[in-house]
Amino acid sequence: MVTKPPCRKLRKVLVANRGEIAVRVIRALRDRGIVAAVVYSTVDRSELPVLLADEAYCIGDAEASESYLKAGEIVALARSIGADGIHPGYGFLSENADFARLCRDADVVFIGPSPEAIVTLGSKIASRRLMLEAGVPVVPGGDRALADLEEAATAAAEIGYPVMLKATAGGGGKGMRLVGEPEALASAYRAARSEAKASFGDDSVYLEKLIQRPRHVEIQILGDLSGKVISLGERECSLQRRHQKVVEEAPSPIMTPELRQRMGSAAVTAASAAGYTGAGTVEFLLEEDGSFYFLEVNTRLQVEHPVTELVTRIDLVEAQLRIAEGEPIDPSWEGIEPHGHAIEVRVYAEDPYRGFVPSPGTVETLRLPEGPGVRNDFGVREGSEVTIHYDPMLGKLIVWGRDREQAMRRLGRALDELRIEGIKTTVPLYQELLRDDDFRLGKLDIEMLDRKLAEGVLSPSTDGEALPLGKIAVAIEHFERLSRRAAVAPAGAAPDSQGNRPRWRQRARIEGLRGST
Ligand code: MV4
Repeated sequence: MVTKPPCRKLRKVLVANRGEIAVRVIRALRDRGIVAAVVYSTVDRSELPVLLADEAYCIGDAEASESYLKAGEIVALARSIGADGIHPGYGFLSENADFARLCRDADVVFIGPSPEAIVTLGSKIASRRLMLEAGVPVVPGGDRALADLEEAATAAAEIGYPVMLKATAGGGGKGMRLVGEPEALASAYRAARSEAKASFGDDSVYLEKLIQRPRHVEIQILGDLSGKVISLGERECSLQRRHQKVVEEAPSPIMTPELRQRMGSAAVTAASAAGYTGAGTVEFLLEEDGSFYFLEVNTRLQVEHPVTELVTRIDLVEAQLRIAEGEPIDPSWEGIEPHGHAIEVRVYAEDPYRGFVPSPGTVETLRLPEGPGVRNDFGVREGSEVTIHYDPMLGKLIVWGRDREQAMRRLGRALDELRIEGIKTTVPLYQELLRDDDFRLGKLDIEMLDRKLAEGVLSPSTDGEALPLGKIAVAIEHFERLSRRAAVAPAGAAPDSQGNRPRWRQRARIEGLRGST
């Protein structure tokens, strides 16, 4: 049962985050006439959130533990400035139950779920038990932590190899080990426990049946304070690099109305079972035959929320604020179907030609794409300093089209318009992805990107081949200049049925350049 806390109008909210999500929340607050206050660390003093907020307060030094993770100081600041609520964004304290509890004890609205829901859904074992009881499909496996290697061997034999060892307190792939056969169990068990201990301070692990090459499809849910929970549809998040999502889209290319209804219903059941309120995401593994299995619930607004916003035309941050003020969910949102197609790419300050090594530095040039169906959610501006203190994501480029084809065309145009100089970014990866047949056909799975990167299909691997990377980069710039100038089809090239002329881009594919070096 959802306990209905006293509700009140939010007149001032403190944003306890930085970068693009701080900008996103500040904009939603100001759009709603709520005073937007933001915290910042000493190195973020001149960054975009500080420039856009109504009020800004230095909370400490660069190191996150000295600033954005200082829960007590942030709540105290909220009280001292008369903030009615705190929006945690994502990352940092957004899924920290103690922080949510501190807010509640200080009579400051935590714009997110209850501490109790965060605790329950933060434990993979407690979540699995809750879902089993609620009848939500979970991956076959254990529902308790393994006491020792002997118990692990017994459980694995019962489940049947291949199996997946997972950290009880885990997420994001840390403390996770695939075990293909009994001989590999002992070393995997030790490694998983050691990594779980290092990552979460809790070395307990459990076992599941391995789901082979699934898709990662997640459902956006909203729960209001009356206990009403609805689904806002799915996001396809299978394109991940080392468990980091890089491209997300809505709807999923393989979704059918019937499967959407089934997964949405399972997600609503899962969230309701946890007494979930606010915006949340229920993650599933989806197999080709339409079987799906509960993975976990993310008790925060996700990085990729814009693709859902574009196909539902619902402002999810505003929805969070309305729910926090005690408003019931808008009845018109129930059973909403996606309109058109949205794709998001995350722009990281990493060099895809050097194994995605971080590329800190100054953003010398930032020219963001515009025009029909293009949205930029960036947390940096020209002159911004990208440091190694925080996640290297600069922002997201999101496009909307009437269908996936138009969305992909728009994404290609927007990526070509985007100009970031002074640091390396992952933009070339996405330009190459748009040429990949599997991507264009929507044939995705969770290992696809890692597989293609390892094969060198999408960008030169730095393993072994001492590629003249500077030469590749110079040549790509050269081809980009040529293609911009020559982006006119030669005479006689008839447009296709949709009026599109062949793309006479002369940019070589990265591997083609490799052949010429
Ligand atoms: C799995 C799985 C396959 N079988 N569990 C990834 C981190 C966390 N969200 C759980 N994850 C997975 N759990 C079973 N039983 C596949 C994933 C998974 C994944 C695994 C390897 C590489 C990339 C992945 C991306 C998404 C999900």
